Amino acid sequence: MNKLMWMKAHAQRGLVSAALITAVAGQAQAQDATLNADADTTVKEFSPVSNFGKDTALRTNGLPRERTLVRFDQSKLVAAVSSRPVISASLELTVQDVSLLFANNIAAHRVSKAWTETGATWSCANDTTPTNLVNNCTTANAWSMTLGTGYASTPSNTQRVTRGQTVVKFDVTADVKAFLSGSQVNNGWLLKVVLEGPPGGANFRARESGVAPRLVLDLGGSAPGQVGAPCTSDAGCGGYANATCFTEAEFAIPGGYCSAYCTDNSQCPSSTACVQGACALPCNNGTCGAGYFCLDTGSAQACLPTCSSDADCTGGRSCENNNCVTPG
Ligand SMILES: [Ca+2]
Ligand SMILES: [Ca+2]
Repeated sequence: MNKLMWMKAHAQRGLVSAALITAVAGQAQAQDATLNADADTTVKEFSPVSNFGKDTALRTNGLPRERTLVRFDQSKLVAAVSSRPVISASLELTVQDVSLLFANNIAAHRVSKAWTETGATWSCANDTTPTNLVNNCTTANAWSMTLGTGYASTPSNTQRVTRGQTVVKFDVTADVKAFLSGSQVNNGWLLKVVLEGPPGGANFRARESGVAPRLVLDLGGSAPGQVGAPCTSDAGCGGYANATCFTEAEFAIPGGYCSAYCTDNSQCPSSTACVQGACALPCNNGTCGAGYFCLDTGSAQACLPTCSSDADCTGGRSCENNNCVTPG
């Protein structure tokens, strides 16, 4: 059944295009979303009851121990992802300076306890009176940075940071997927020197400096309304020329597919391609993001949403080879 479903509909509409344009090689199909940190601070072993949430720098150090906390609001994360599959998530911090002899790695650990930007200290996840130089936290919001409580013991990712480096990027894809699925609570990350003990570390720009830590998301599929996004009517697609919804009922594409009729790539939004007369997500070396498969007609390729069972298909169709087909 390897056949672009919309060819049939083109024929029905008298719009069959002679153009057989191979999907544009190398075009990124994913569209990034970037979030700025909503909370960041440093906790310091030698200032165990002080908060540094408004500092312009975030610090890591091996002796005395200093650790960075950073978090992105869950509601903003959910909105940015907008139900699209997460291909990768990268926690990125701008490096401010690195100790002269620092030759160690920085680890990003998922934080397991809720904390506040202006209340987190070495001793408390949330000191309710952070200025009085004594601990003001209940057992519920205490943690022991000394004993290593309050964060996952196994780092999510570890990166080398060297002098002259401008940005460090931690792969936090698994954590972000867990935050979105609800299997883990989003309390952000703790950054620490992997082998604390020897002095030295790296410092980063805090959000108060104007250059916030960032969460860079590589998302599969398409932003709502854009080419490749699910839709149920033409009104559900827009922001580009001649937006049209290839509905599931008409085209048998699971969930529908925002597209537009075209004769060449110039008529399609960037990162999409004119494939056999319709704008589509091009396959990247034969592959697509999660939730999509690469339909290869032999002369053209396009990423189409997958079905995994007959239940994903409407109108009595069945799911075969990732696509909804009419039985018989
Ligand atoms: Ca801060
Ligand atoms: Ca206090």
